[in-house]
Amino acid sequence: MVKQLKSTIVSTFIATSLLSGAAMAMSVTELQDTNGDGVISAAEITAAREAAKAEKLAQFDTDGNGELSRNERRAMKDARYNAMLVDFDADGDGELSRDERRAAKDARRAAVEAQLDVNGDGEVSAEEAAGMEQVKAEGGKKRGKKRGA
Ligand SMILES: [Ca+2]
Ligand SMILES: [Ca+2]
Ligand SMILES: [Ca+2]
Repeated sequence: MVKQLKSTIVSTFIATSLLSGAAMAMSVTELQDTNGDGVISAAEITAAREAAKAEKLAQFDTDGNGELSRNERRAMKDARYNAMLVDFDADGDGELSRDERRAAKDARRAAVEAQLDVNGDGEVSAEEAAGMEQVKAEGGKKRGKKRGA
């Protein structure tokens, strides 16, 4: 599956916002080609998600019981929403309209694609997309399963 990134404007924005940590505001997991083989494998995505989850817990598990309660989840959503407002409330009315939400969603997808595009040629090649496809396909199945890459 080859996908062209929406626009250079968006990808430039994403590149800068990733550096500024806005990726987290958009709940985009920061993916890394840990073993340097040029693709983000399913295992690397899973590892990144586990790390993101741990970070989330560290930040929002206020009572430290290792789980996010309803209130803790709400606090997390509020924090995320406020962070999204900073980036995506284009008209500055303090709310995210349908269009603003769509822009945020597009940016998030672009951010993920930008990360998957390890060689930075602006396209996510089939090889680069394979790891994500695998994670999606496995869906709710057991995570952290080891497999020969
Ligand atoms: Ca890799
Ligand atoms: Ca708005
Ligand atoms: Ca690429």
